[in-house]
Amino acid sequence: MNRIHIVSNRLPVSINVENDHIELVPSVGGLATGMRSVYKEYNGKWIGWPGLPSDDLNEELQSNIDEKLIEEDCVSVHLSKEEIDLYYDGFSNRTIWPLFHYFAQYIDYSPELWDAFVSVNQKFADKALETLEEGDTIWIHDYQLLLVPEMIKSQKPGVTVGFFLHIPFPSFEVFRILPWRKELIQGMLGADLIGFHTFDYQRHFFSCVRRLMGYEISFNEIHIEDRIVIVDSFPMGIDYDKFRDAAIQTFQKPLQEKSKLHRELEKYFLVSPNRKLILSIDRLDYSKGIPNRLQAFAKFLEEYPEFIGKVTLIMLAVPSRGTVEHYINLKREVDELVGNVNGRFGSINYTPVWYFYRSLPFENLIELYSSCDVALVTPVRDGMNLVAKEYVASRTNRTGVIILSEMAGVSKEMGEALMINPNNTGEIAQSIYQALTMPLEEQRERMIYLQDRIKRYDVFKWSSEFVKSLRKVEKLQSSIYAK
Ligand code: GDG
Repeated sequence: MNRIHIVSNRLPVSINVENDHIELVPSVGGLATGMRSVYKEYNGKWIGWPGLPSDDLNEELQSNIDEKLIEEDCVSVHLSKEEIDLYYDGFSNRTIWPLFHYFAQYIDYSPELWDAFVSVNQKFADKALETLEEGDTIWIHDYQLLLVPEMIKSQKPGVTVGFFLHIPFPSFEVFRILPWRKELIQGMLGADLIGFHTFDYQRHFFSCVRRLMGYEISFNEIHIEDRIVIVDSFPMGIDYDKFRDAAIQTFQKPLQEKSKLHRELEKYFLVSPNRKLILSIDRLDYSKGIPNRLQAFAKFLEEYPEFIGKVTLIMLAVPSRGTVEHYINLKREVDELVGNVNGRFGSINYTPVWYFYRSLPFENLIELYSSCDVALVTPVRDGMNLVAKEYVASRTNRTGVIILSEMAGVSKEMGEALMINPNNTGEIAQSIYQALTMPLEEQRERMIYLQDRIKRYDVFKWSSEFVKSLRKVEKLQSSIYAK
């Protein structure tokens, strides 16, 4: 069986160094979970940045870390602070991220960011090429590494290259804005298989390939001279059983083992069982529509004052990309809006928004998912949105309502949610009312379908479907090369 390697910006482990003692802490995120099963099963390596700038490490420590990583089949790409600043905070998060999320006014067009993006992508490709043997397969992840497929293919054509994009792919009219638009497409087309979360992103990509490169496309194949590139959609799933099992355990815990947060949540309902909780969880990112959500909640309290004192919005905003200007401004805006809503509708014994600006442990996350009556998921753009799926998996009693943005990839799989346009705060306010007054029977009917679907297409199914397609492509390519 051919080996499958993974390349992503970050390795699936974090590194703690204390007095020269090195500890590797495995990541628990969705991508790490799904991919770990792949590269372990297929005897491959995971290539990526371990999360520490190389300038902070002396040579000996660096090589000790690398050795430790190799024991976990991880290959480290060394990046300096300057490279991280220009390639990651820079071109990836100041140029591609806003472009692909339709925030054209935020795009940074500085050529030095582009130059760093090219050279760091080359570093990743070189590291991968050291590891790869002809006949191997490699699966590259996400927008930080858009150029790596071509960099590998041009050096080792016999390697099967897969690429998956975790964020939206924008329409041609938006994508064309970028000065380096052709270079990005060229980079991606080095892959033999390109995957997106949804068919819409796939369609946008085809349109860019046709209009920028003039290549012929038939069904889901792009014909480039003697090569064929297959493009398909693979909606990413979650580790459903992990969320469901954790939610079951949460309710079985005796009082003394419950977390402080869980006890507070139970106390909230003790005051009156008719009280309701609405949940909002995201990285603090402008694509997630957090200000709109707060404005809509305020509108709801204004239009339905009978709910004042009876409904609380729990808003968890996880710090993210805090060195980028637009994120700093967004933090200020959200802080102000939370203050406004609480000042306007709050009282001595009622705080309308409980706001946490931090990351919470998994245990707390599950407590929130399983205690809140409504999940408010209103991104203005989102590749998929795993929070919506995690909420569904954690609802063991099969109640709960999701208010969902039609701009999130996940909306394609969740027809039973209350669908909203995230820019229409009036519509969101109405949906909050509908969700809070929805009969339990209707909630269950909707939730049963959602759970069935999200459970069936979990993260393991997602990765195995991609691998299955990679294997098919591998055969196709070898028959082409054999001619
Ligand atoms: C990108 C795309 C696409 C959040 N807060 C805490 C916490 N989380 C976890 C959630 C969830 C994950 O973070 C967030 O995933 P999302 O999918 O919502 O969003 P992005 O980070 O923007 O991810 C996105 C995804 O890639 C996958 O392809 O869906 O569209 O933008 O898993 O549970 N986890 C813990 N504490 C927190 O406070 N432990």
